[in-house]
Amino acid sequence: MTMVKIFKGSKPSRRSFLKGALAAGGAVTGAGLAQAAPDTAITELQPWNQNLGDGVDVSPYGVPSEFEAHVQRKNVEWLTADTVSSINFTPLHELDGILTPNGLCFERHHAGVAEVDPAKHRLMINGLVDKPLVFTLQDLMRFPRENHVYFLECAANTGMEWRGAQLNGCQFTHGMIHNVMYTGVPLRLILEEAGVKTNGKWVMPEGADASAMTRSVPIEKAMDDCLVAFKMNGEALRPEQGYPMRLVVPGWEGNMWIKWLRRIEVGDMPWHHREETSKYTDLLENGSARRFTWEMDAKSVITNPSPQAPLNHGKGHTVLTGVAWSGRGTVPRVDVTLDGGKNWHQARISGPSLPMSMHRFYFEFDWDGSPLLLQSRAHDSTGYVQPTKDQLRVIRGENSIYHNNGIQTWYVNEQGIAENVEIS
Ligand SMILES: Nc1nc2c(c(=O)[nH]1)N[C@H]1C(S)=C(S)[C@@H](COP(=O)(O)O)O[C@H]1N2
Ligand SMILES: [Mo]
Repeated sequence: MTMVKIFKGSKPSRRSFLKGALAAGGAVTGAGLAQAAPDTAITELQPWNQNLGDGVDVSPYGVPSEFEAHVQRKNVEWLTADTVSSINFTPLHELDGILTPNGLCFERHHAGVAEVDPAKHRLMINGLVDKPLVFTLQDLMRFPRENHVYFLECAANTGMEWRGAQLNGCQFTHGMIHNVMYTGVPLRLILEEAGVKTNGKWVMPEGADASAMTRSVPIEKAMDDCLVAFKMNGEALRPEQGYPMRLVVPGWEGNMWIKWLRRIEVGDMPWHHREETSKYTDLLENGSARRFTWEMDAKSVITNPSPQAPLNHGKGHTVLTGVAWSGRGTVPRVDVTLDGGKNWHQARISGPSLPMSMHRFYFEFDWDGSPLLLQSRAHDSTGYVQPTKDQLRVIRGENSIYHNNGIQTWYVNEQGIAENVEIS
């Protein structure tokens, strides 16, 4: 198992690497030498060869192998004062493909997980509508439903990295994201049932949890592709993800995806509530705050190798992999570099390329055992190219927390140990 080291203070000497750093070469410990002794994994019977295993029904709801027990969501204790208004992170370095398993989807709660009894849950539509309505979960399930795979990224993802490399692992730098298939009813159908008045220009979804979270969503988005979802990856939403129903706002910042959705008010103006004024706004260099940054820009990260997933097989055939996404469409191309941006190579995307969904990329290469400066760069279907952190800082300054989609760098040394660094 990998030890996770979290950097709290600043250690600039280890984190700032000049491009010249790659010049230092070194010997690599060999791997895969022919073994003189017999391989007991072949020559000896294992317990599972000799004994019957558990029968069916021992685990009516299946769980992963005990050997995968280290694959977990994790939080960073010093980030928040308590675990009720807090966040944990998806272990991206342990996953493959594009779907996040339900039990590993990162969680962000402002007042803990609401344990909602669906029989006592209602969804109200009120405000500027012809006919205010109240739906039960059963009522909702009589509307036509759709299936879509979407990523949800918290606007604060990578927020700790604005001023320099900070957290040692893609789970912590990029793990405020999950990608699942939702089953739900288009919000448009529900709003049409209530009949939005001509002056209805905004909707305000509200959560049933103790934080009663609210956001203002423009009617165009509400009528376009928002869903009221009740299933994720085929099964009921998990309590952590808003059981029995949540709002899905494709491509837009996670904060708008109201969980435990209990009410949608239609209005003629935005409400300017806490989550769109004091939080989730971007303080610019000139002191003004940019508001309503809804769409999540194209972004990518190499998940393997990375600080929690070192290259421990020595030199030779090496599989590099990672994920990329864009709130504005698909990601037709991802480039990777092994030398901090001197040479870029086009990565291979494998798996579905769906709009506003994660994409999986691979790059296979022969590692010569010398240090690497790994980066990935996403190009989305609008032609936008993921910027470097320096390019972002020119536009955004250094006061921001949210919406950091800058290029991530991992330094891999001769031993294959990877570290979060920034190239200056
Ligand atoms: N009702 C309610 N909805 C909520 C929140 C919340 O605390 N309460 N957190 C929001 C934030 S900030 C994010 S990033 C996403 C996180 O969704 P997840 O827990 O499924 O990852 O839910 C959003 N919806
Ligand atoms: Mo968030």
